[in-house]
Amino acid sequence: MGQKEAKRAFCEWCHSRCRVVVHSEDGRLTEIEEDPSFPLVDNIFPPTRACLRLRGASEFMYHPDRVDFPLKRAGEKGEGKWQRISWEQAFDEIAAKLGQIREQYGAEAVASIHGTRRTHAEFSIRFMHLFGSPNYVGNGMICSAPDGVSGMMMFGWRPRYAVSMRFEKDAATGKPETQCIVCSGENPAHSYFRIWKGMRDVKAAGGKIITVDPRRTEAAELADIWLQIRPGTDAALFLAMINVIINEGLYDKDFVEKWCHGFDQLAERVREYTPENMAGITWLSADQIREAVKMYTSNRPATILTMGEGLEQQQYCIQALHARFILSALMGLVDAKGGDYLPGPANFITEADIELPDMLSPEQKAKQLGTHRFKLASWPGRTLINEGTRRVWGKDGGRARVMSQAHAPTMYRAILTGEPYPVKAAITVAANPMVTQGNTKLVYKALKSLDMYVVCDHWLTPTAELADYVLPVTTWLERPYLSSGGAHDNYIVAGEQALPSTITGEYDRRHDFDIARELAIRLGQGEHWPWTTLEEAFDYQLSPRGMTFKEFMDKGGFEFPPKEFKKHERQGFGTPTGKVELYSTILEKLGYDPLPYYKETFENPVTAPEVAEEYPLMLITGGRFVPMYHSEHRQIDSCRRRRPDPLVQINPKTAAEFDIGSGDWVWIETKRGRIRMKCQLFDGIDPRVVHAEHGWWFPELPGEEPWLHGVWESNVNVLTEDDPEVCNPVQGGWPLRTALCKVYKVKSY
Ligand SMILES: Nc1nc2c(c(=O)[nH]1)N[C@H]1C(S)=C(S)[C@@H](COP(=O)(O)OP(=O)(O)OC[C@H]3O[C@@H](n4cnc5c(=O)[nH]c(N)nc54)[C@H](O)[C@@H]3O)O[C@H]1N2
Ligand SMILES: Nc1nc2c(c(=O)[nH]1)N[C@H]1C(S)=C(S)[C@@H](COP(=O)(O)OP(=O)(O)OC[C@H]3O[C@@H](n4cnc5c(=O)[nH]c(N)nc54)[C@H](O)[C@@H]3O)O[C@H]1N2
Ligand code: SF4
Ligand SMILES: [Mo]
Repeated sequence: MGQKEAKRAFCEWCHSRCRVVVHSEDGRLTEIEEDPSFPLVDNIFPPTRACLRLRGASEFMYHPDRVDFPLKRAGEKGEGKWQRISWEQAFDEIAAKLGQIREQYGAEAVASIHGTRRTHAEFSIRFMHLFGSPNYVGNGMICSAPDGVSGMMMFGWRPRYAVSMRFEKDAATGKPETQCIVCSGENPAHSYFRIWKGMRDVKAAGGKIITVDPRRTEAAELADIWLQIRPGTDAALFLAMINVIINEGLYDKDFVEKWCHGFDQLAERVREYTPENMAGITWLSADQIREAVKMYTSNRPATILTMGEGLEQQQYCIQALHARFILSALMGLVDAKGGDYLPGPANFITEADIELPDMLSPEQKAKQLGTHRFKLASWPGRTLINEGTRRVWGKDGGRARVMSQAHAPTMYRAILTGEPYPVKAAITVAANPMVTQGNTKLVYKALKSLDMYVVCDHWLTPTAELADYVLPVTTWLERPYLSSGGAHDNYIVAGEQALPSTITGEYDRRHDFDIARELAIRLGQGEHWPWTTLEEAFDYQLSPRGMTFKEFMDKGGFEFPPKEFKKHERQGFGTPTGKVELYSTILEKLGYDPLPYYKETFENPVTAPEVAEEYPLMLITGGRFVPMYHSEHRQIDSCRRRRPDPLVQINPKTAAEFDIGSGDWVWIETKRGRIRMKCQLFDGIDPRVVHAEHGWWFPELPGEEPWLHGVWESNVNVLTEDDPEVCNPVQGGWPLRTALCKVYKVKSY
């Protein structure tokens, strides 16, 4: 009889954040089921047991394509020739090269590249801060940072109500806390299953849903009002809503008077933003805008979902989100039940603390690429925001991923040009920039020209194929877990390591933590890495609570403190003025417009009529779809069978105009390149707009150049623009949801 085990592990294959029970026999995965001991087990739709990614877990664990041992490039870069080496050799060689580059060019010549939340990247950032480099980049800047820093600068903490772990019901009544949800630029039916369940619960309890989306998504179908907005114009819509709320006196006068800074300036600003003036811009009618205001203001409390990528990935994301947060403030729904809840930090050593932001010297911070131009989500903005959060909450309100990343487009250009200084090496941790970063052609040239490129991943992705070293990492199944919502929240959740990371002769995978630590020790950071294992690091994180990781797990492995609202009445807000800053003194200090505004995006028929002559359609990208997660799961057969091909959604009228039929392969072309996808006729998209999925590569195609697993075939970021000139002027986010394109049938395929 084999040795059977059951462990409570925390799944990181999407942001829905489930804890599950993982069964194994002799260290081999046998089954995964829901964890009934986890308090939010029923709070998800569909239930965990129906999760397609989980069902493919055995395929994932034992897939023949998994990178199981460290690899070193054996041929030219991109030639697809690899040599297996030992972990010791990998660590020794990589550390030696990093040390040499620091010696020759300075620490800032070493970069790290991160993806969305998947692993304990806080330890990789700790390594970077201690190494002395401010140049860690990643998709945080177009995912989380726009939302996070906008909330922080206005409220002095990031609102956490409408996020995946927080969609709770009222503890006393068992009913949804909120009466109305505005779902803007988000489709939780595919992206956040807990929010999706929450929306359905609100609707079932008689609440209202307003969905703002250029496409008729599941969230739009659920809605009482669907606003089919013109892409990139949400700031105009929100400003018009603010205009109505102020003009009709619908706001919470008491809260605004006592707790909001800059109401008069705001009222002045929105004067021109009438529904009538904004109607044409947004493709909505003035009546629709007024109706939405009526529904939003008369169903209290109401909440507007956060983290909608339709908002975060617009060129003027900060301006749109600033206006969005103003709506909550005007309604007095900040730190209020059913509105924007401000939890404050958890009582432990958070992810932000682990990163040791203060160990990076001011001189090195000032060298961060992009920091002089895009100040809000890098050190100048973070420093101002931290003053308030530290004063009121005693801690930083977020970590590097949200608060202080270097600007990726600027960094890729620095690699290529040596300006403003050389960047010579990079380590990628849980990211696939060849597929997910904007402007793939530039990313490709940059990554290829590095002196040393290290990729930590499970697979030989198109990105990994360009590396000098590929380091095989564990998944959530093979490592323990501890988190507090990325340092923004006060709950703590944990999970056990369910499966061994090494089976002799079969595989030898390491945690991202181990990789950071081994390099750190070789580079003289030993005193800051006293823990030999991730569990020991977790013991340290839990030490303020006087318990070890094991003791925390024994007690259930979670803590959700009861919610306390209206804390500002006791402590004020963690902003420079101690109030909600409708008029942001932080933006003002940084030299930007302190109030939100609407501006046309860089590439649309209004701003670029000459481009529109050849490329008449507006392209939006990246709408989420189950079961894929970004560029992941393409090699997992059970997932791929569900979604074998990349899809582009085109309105039947438009398709007819260009002689395209359902299921045809079509070229999608922008000024920057062309890719092909399969046409899905969809009458729920405006005829002037086309939607193309993101994340596509083909693991089954050859890895060596020129194929790179088909990265040039259907990867939508071949089409997107990342020029710093068109990035958000305040924060630097690159516009993934705005471009002009044309579509035409692929003649032979
Ligand atoms: N055009 C367009 N582009 C987009 C988007 C869009 O909507 N449109 N969305 C953007 C958004 S919001 C995001 S967040 C990004 C996501 O961008 P990325 O985070 O780069 O997403 P993935 O492509 O899935 O890359 C993650 C890689 O990490 C590996 N990985 C998974 N788990 C681990 C782990 O624990 N450790 C390590 N070391 N590796 C691991 C996976 O195998 C995969 O290769 O994409 C962005 N790109
Ligand atoms: N299945 C799956 N789930 C995921 C992910 C995944 O890759 N796959 N990724 C995870 C990550 S990292 C993220 S950030 C989230 C993102 O999750 P969501 O925020 O739900 O992201 P999307 O589905 O990309 O975009 C939401 C909607 O924005 C709309 N949209 C496009 N342009 C505009 C616009 O200008 N205005 C408005 N109002 N709407 C617009 C699109 O039509 C789309 O329906 O999903 C997470 N969950
Ligand atoms: S992949 Fe499935 S099990 Fe894992 S967190 Fe997402 S929904 Fe939950
Ligand atoms: Mo994201």
